[in-house]
Amino acid sequence: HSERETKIGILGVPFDKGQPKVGVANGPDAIRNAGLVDQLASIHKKINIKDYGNVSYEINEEIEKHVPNMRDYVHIASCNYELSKNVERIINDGRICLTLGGDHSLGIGTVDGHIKAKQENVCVLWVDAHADLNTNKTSSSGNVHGMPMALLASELSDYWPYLPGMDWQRPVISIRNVAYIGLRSVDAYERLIIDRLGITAFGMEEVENYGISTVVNMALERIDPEARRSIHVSFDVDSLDSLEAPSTGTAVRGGLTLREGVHIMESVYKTGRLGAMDLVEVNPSIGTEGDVKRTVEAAIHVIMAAFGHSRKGLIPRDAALPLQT
Ligand code: 6HN
Ligand code: MN
Ligand code: MN
Ligand code: MN
Repeated sequence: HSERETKIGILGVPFDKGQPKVGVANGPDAIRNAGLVDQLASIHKKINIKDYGNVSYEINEEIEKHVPNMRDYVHIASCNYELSKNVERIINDGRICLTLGGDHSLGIGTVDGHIKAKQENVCVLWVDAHADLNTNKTSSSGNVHGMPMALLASELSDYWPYLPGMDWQRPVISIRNVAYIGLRSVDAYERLIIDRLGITAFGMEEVENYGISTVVNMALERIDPEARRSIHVSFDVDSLDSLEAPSTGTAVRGGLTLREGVHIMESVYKTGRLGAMDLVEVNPSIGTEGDVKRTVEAAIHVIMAAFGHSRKGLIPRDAALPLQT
């Protein structure tokens, strides 16, 4: 439990077009306004934080707007293009990129940018109630926040039509380097793909059977056996139980406790290999004021754990015992 130099780059993505509910675009500012930067800075003195502000994008009018069963496709393609470049730049600045969402369709851009910055030497922990593994052919909603993992996985590239304006996005991550934690709402075709491709997937049953500590260790061992890849954690706040994080668009009961969410991130911090983290799907327009406060606080606890906050407490460097006289 010592202080470790940690450089963080915060990026907000006020993006809501991957799903139909109003409000999730205000997630980044809700998390910032709750004091994220001050709290991160309070972990210890060797934390260095730079807030890069929010990603903005212009619609690329050249892009064909209609891809079957992908709602607001042109926004998805345009925003993620900018997002990927931003994430790549922040990581190349020597910082761990912390992206605040926004809906989970932004995982397309953040994982893409991380992979480009680290020359593909990346593994992904997708912490979520959902698998986000639909293609436009299997999705029953047409909501792209249910599709990012299917766009990223190289094994699934043949299942997509040509996607105009997405040429920059190469499906570069092998599903062998991806693990899920927290699954409990998986669509039929998503389950088929998980089983056929043998994707490492720890649903709530596995969390119950093994405990969260073993689950994280098994997940990291499977997706990065040599322990040398940069870790990308895409943390959907709906992985947490809806009592812990009610203000989210697709809440599912029976999820992770906040303690389990914190434990996941403490374990990742201990590896020293966290390269990027997304915290997505906080929607301040859902629920009561108290619900929103609880959800935002839960998000901040999870983030703090990722950057070295210790529930045991940290001894300050060069501290003398104040009790001595
Ligand atoms: N998320 N599987 C559902 C769908 O519409 O494809 C839900 C997706 C939820 C996505 O929470 O990021
Ligand atoms: Mn998700
Ligand atoms: Mn989800
Ligand atoms: Mn569905």
